[in-house]
Amino acid sequence: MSSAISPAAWVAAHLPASRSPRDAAEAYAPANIALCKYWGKREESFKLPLTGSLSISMGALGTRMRIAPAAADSLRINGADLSPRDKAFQRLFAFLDLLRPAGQAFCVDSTNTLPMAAGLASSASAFAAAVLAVEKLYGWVLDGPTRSRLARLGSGSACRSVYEGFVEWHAGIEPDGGDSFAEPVAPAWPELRVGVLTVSAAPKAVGSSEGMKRTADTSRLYRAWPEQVARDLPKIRRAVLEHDFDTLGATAEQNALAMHATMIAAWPPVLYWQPETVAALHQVHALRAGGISVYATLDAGPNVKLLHPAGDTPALLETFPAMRVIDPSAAL
Ligand code: 2P0
Repeated sequence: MSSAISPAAWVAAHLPASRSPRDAAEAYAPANIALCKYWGKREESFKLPLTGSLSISMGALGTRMRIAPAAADSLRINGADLSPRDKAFQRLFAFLDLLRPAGQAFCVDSTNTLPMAAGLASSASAFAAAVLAVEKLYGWVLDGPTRSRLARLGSGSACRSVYEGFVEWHAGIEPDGGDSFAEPVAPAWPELRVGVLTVSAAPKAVGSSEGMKRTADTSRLYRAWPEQVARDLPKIRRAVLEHDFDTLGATAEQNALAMHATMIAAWPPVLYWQPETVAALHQVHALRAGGISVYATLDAGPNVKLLHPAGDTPALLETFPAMRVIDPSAAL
């Protein structure tokens, strides 16, 4: 489905008119990990998803971004200056062009609070932080859904990173995405932990946008994906609200594996797994059989994230000594 208006026209119609910047503004947004995944779009230009999704924000793990008006665009990430030829540079400024008047240049300094080498995606937290920083720079006061819709135009999953805690992204049905935004579901549980097993921090061979398009276009199993989400999303939402960790973990693991099954059945296959990925999944299943409450989830890459209660962290570290432990409820 294509929309009658462009994202630029939509933004122009929905943002406050004032564009007189302060000297500089800084904002933070957390990374997020989906428990019920977003995989596939119903519309590309507005980044509208085929299904809803539900995530947990990563607390103190995310992106801090400072934006200041400048004579020319510049971007520094974790202390290193990027070339204007860099894809990340072009993608961020193309997004900022939606929010700033023509001719306004920015000096952007972005810092990820966990080394990129951990292999966790940083685009969601970066685009969410960009929206929040520009909002402060121009002195706007936006509501959550508006922030979320704007962040979505940078990267779909960024629409969930404008909030802490458990967050649900409503797929929506409108052609311009007016009803496609995220909302908070519940605060993070203090006892929930996410362990990150970094199998590889190398850039992925197939980016998420391309991977989801190829899956939707060529994988017969993708036909079953909306049905999978229709089953998993309400189950996960209920488990979050009822504090039912085992239902949450089991449903999230099954949802992640079903997403990967749709990718693997694409052509050419979108196979993000490495041998260590599969080995980790077997270890998780053995640990569970031994009575440890641990469930795996995986995004568009080979790294494995382990959902578990804080009390099981020491036992998991015996099996996975390199596991990095994240507390989603930890304040920045
Ligand atoms: C998610 N992923 O729900 C899923 C699970 C990857 C696997 O959202 O094209 O970088 O910018 O909307 O947001 C990654 O997709 O893609 C993603 P675009 P995005 O977290």
